[in-house]
Amino acid sequence: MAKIDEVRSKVETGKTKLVPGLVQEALDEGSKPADILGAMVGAMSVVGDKFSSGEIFVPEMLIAAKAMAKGVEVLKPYLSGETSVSLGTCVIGTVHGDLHDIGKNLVAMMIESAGFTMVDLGVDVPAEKFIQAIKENENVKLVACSGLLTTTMPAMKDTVEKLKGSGLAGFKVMVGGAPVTQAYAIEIGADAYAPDAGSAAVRAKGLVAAA
Ligand code: B1M
Repeated sequence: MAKIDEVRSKVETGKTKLVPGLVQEALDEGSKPADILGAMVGAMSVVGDKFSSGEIFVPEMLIAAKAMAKGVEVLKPYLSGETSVSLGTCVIGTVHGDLHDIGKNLVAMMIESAGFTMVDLGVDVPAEKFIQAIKENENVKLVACSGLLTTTMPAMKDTVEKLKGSGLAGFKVMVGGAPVTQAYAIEIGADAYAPDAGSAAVRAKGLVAAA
């Protein structure tokens, strides 16, 4: 079995200790970092499907997530570039009530490597905490809100409304996450939507350039 396939399989089964070494071996074998990441994302989709069908439960989902996070640590230097110019500060977080952070972490990594200074507020972030972060950090040009649950989409709407109504200026709001769409982003008044981490970085740069 090719190492990249082993990465996929071991993320799926949550083999946290094995995944980092396998990711390195897949790189050494010549697999592209983006393909290895794609394999891990694919594994998480399978995990999600198995959860939906009742084949596995929350603990299995959690250990698969931990395994993927360990793999991403190895990939990080290969995925993110170095840049010395700051395009401004990006405040990122997963919205209130939502604990999913793998996608948010990937988006943070890619936006940071596009040239932003990153302030990561973590998960389960209430609107007020985003607003506080804009006040406490210099030159905030972008607020990035992630959400993975349909049940936390109202929290995303609330966050965008409160950010826009805060009286603070000089920043744009980008939203994303599996249940979020371009149409929903427009509906809730966000400035931008991106479907994945790579396009989030491109969109972030475009937003700041256009401001
Ligand atoms: Co959860 N979970 N989970 N979960 N989980 C999903 C999301 C689910 C689809 C699984 C399923 O049922 N098939 C389902 C949501 C259903 C729905 O709302 N429609 C679900 C559920 C139901 C739940 C619980 C409610 C389960 C329960 O307790 N009964 C619970 C909720 C807890 C909470 O948040 N309050 C729960 C818990 C968990 C764990 C904690 C166990 C764990 C998360 C661990 C962690 O993140 N540290 C977990 C996991 C791992 C998943 C799945 C399996 C994988 C998520 C993931 O990391 N994907 C997920 C199933 C799935 O996604 N198919 C599932 C890989 C990641 C790279 O992709 O996060 O989509 P993603 O990020 C992408 C894009 O979405 C985008 O870019 C990223 C990279 O390209 N993106 C942005 C993300 N944020 C962005 C922001 C942007 C732009 C793009 O701009 C700002």
